[in-house]
Amino acid sequence: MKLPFLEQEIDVRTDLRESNDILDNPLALKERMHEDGYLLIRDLHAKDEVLAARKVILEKLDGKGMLLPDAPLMDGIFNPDYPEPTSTGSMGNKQLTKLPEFQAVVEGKPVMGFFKEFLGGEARTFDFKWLRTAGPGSGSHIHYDIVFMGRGTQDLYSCWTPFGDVSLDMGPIVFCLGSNRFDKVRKTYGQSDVDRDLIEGHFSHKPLDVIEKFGGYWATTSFSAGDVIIFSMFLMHASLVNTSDKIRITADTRYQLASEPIDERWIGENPKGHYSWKQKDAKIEPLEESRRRWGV
Ligand SMILES: O=C(O)CCC(=O)C(=O)O
Ligand SMILES: [Fe+2]
Repeated sequence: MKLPFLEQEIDVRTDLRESNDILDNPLALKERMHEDGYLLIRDLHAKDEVLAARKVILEKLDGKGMLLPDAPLMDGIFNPDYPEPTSTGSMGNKQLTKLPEFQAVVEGKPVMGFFKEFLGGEARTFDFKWLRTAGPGSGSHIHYDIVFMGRGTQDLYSCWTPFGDVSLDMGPIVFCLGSNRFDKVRKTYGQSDVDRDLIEGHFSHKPLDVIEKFGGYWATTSFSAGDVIIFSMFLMHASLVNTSDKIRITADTRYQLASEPIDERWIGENPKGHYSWKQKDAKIEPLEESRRRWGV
């Protein structure tokens, strides 16, 4: 069906494959991750744990005036009079990410246990958590995650966790299936680092151009509280535009073997984060120039 990205509305499939049937088979999970670049797991978390986190997050947002007054808290309706723009980029806010109910999900047994089995050893997560409170109109541009967090092991995975149901009109994550095999893109854009190279970070604003030039297709699904989708550093993704009146609350968090090198920007009590990319006075290379330089 036609669904809106930030700058283009295009045909998107809504049938991402579930991997619940192979959950107890780490080898099959690894093979599927290698092939598809993602694993969609329904009900990895207990719904009530996710909803407990949703509630405390919403209470904080309500305290900031982000929620429509007098509407039911758990509906998470955005207050159109809220003065600041919300975006998928409003993240890492420790007031929210240190909430014990939130931590209990993203560092809890189900997900840490999953990664221990999947990776074949003790797993760890980045201390920095990307918690996004994305209001109406927001969406994320197309990118590989590796360019933001690739200084440690590349055997690193993102896990996107909705804190509440996310229907198609709330701007779920959307993947370019096949993009994990865009060899030239992996070897160029996929080797870059936003803090070192001062590039824009995303690869394109135009989802249709990406598949016309490189192949693949775009796909998403609707999510329920408890579901997660885990994906590789080299699977291109974005999020659709939130066309609802609700705030889309989701987290994306990172997991790897504890024994492997880790990207130091995202570790510690006060992670350094992007110390040069998009900092004051940073001169960012325009996307068209980077693409020309990469020959893609
Ligand atoms: O949730 C979004 O808008 C973007 C998500 C994303 O880029 C990620 O999970 O890595
Ligand atoms: Fe991402």
